[in-house]
Amino acid sequence: MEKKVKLLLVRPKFTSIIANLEPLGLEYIAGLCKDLNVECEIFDEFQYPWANRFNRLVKKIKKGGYDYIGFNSNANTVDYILETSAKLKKRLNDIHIWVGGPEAEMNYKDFCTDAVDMVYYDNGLQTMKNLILGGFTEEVMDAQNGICFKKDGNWVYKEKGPAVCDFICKPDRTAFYQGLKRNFIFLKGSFALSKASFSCPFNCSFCYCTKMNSSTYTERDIIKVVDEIEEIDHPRIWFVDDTFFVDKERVRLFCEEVIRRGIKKHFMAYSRADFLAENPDILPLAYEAGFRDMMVGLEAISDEQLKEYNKQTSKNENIQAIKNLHDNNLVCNALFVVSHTSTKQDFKNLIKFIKDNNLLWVVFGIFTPYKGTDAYDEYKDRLINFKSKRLDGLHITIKPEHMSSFMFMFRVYWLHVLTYPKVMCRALFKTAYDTKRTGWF
Ligand code: B12
Ligand code: SF4
Repeated sequence: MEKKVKLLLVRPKFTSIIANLEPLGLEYIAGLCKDLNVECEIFDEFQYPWANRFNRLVKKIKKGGYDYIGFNSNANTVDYILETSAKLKKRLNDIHIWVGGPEAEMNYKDFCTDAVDMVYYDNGLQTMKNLILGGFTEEVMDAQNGICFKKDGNWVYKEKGPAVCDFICKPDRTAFYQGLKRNFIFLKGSFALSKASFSCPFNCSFCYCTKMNSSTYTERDIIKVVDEIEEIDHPRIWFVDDTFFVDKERVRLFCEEVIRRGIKKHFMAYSRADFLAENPDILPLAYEAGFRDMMVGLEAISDEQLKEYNKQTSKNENIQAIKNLHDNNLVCNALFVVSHTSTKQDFKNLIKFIKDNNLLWVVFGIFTPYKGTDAYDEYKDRLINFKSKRLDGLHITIKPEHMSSFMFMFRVYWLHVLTYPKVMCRALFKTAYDTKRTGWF
């Protein structure tokens, strides 16, 4: 008889002043464990200070008697996970360490070290379910998709299973409700997360999302999504779909159902600029249903740069998208990717574009070729200081072409200095969602 599994799911902490949100991926695993009667808890490091980090984790494992530890990985937490796993294996006997999450999904081989026992990269959680039901023996593992594990000291890699189009369980949102006090998006308040589709039908060169779910875009039944958000006891929901506004009819169905059921929530979602430019007619309904925040990857303000990113949008579509949103009282949270090819003039043009188009909410990320993206293949020979903890869009990983790294970083900080005080001021005066207003108050 197999020993009963006691699983601790760990979400590593990272520095962020932009947001701290629920660990939705781990909540899905916790939900599965609940359905299958497996003892499981989420240890969200965001709930604790940095000091004493490792000892706190050890104490948690010992106190709870956990024998399986599952880490959620992102590009910027790889080194931490590998170091912590090695330390845990030295300190504790009889523990099994697993790694899953976005970074493991594509770059699983990077986790194949002595300290790690299994890396999970399958699409969806069916393999996880099979393992829990089957008992984690070598034989059961060998029969699965999308994992790698050690057999006689050698790593065995199992092929990924097919793309998924739904979750096999509901998330256990205990961690969300427990973490509500610390949950925030900068100046917006706390948000619950929901995911209604997988991957993205487009293929921007820098994007990791489009490679997920075996690069296959699939959608969940939208009525089930409405059921899910209706159950969430929170007034604000962020749809973390890579792009929520793809199929206009599906969006219409969602909005009409939300309105019909009288659900009153504030929604935030990603949308592409071309969709917003071409489909202004859906926006009044979206507003009526509760959409207030659109996250739009404008990325760049010139057609050349957009082409370079393979964005398949244009500068004019970006401008039209902002206008359509503003006309419909929807906030455009504009996401820009600052390229290493930027000149001093490009930085000036970006600020001018923001002013000309009355953009208040802006996010700047430095172009980072995440491993697994097309951009990584293109730039892998030019990477500098490509260390895990620097892969957060706030660090230089490709040498700027037209200025020193110091001046590049200075100009990136300067973008923030020129834009953030205004949104902070407007948030203070409660006018940050007034899309027609242009001033500071
Ligand atoms: C919301 C979001 C954020 C939020 C926070 C999310 C959170 N709750 O903490 C904010 C804005 C703070 C954020 C920050 C960052 N993010 Co982010 N984020 C997302 C987004 C849009 C959704 C994440 C999500 O909730 N997914 C839904 C859940 C259900 O999926 P999941 O987490 O992948 O989990 C599933 C599996 O992976 C698996 N699983 C997960 N963990 C584990 C663990 C074990 C043991 C097992 C067995 C399985 C398993 O099971 C789950 C169910 O199937 C994704 C895009 C995407 N397509 O995923 C990007 C994404 C994950 N982020 C990304 C990045 C790069 C970042 C940042 C590093 C930097 C940046 N510039 O954004 C930071 C730091 C992230 C960090 N260290 O956690 C990249 C990841 C690339 C990579 N290789 O790691 C993504 C894919 C987007 C992109 N830019 O391409 N992010
Ligand atoms: S950047 Fe956005 S539109 Fe482009 S592939 Fe990624 S998710 Fe899709």
